[in-house]
Amino acid sequence: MLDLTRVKPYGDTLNDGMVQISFTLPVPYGDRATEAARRLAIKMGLEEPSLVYSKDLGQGYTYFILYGKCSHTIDYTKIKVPQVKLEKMDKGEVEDYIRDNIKRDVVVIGACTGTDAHTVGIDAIMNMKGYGGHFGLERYEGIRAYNLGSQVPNEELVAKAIELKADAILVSQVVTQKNVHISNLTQLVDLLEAEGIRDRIILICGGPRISHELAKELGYDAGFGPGTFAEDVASFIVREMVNRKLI
Ligand code: B12
Repeated sequence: MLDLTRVKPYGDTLNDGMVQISFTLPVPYGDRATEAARRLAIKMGLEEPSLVYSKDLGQGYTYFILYGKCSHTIDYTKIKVPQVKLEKMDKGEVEDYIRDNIKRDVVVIGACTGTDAHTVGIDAIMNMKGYGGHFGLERYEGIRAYNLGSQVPNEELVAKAIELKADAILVSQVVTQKNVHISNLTQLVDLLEAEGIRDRIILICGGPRISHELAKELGYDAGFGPGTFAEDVASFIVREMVNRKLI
């Protein structure tokens, strides 16, 4: 029977806890490496781990896939995840909303900042063709969207936002190694505050490891993760503009 206070992974049958994990160890391929991987899996909480696959990666590295029973459970009933409060509209509704309530073009500027070269996420939101059958902001009547691309320094993004009188800034951060996204996102907020324009701008970040909770903690108005479409962001921007009287 399913007990939501003690949820376990489902493999072949309910509550069997079966999971598959993969990792690389910096040791040469062979029996000792396999035994090391098995013992590590046990330390990770896997019961009866079995090796599914291993591959010599060369230069003293070995890759493993193991299958085993997860010994841990999670209380699903206690989980609360802060989400962007969103009255979602589709593209046509956003366009009507701008026409009826804002009565001018909304200027949105976006970039993937710092050293981050991943353009696909910000393109998915901004570019004409969009993503997954959902058109991007460039396609919206009443929105002027400027996509600055990737590896954009925060200083350049702020300067462009001032030049274009941007209503909203969209920042994409995909690389999170060594928490580079935290320092990068924080620096942008600092720069906007130093310019005295933070309150006048709707500041949004997004990326595969960005949550709304993290975004709020860092001083952003909203954060969007995987599965976001342009209309989610557009709905948030235009309603926020009206609520905060930024029109
Ligand atoms: C394609 C890719 C690349 C391409 C990028 C090409 C390009 N023009 O973008 C190339 C080959 C250049 C690349 C390079 C690197 N990559 Co790379 N890459 C990927 C990969 C395979 C796919 C990313 C992608 O395009 N996803 C599809 C888009 C649509 O999804 P998304 O970004 O999540 O965007 C959605 C949401 O997150 C959200 N969103 C995203 N941004 C924004 C912004 C706003 C404002 C909003 C509202 C929403 C939003 O909306 C989008 C649509 O729903 C991922 C692995 C993976 N499968 O995810 C690794 C991955 C991101 N890369 C990784 C790494 C480490 C690198 C390199 C450092 C590798 C290296 N050692 O050189 C370099 C870094 C280069 C650099 N300076 O940034 C790691 C990052 C790990 C981490 N935690 O930081 C990943 C996760 C791979 C891995 N498992 O290790 N990469």
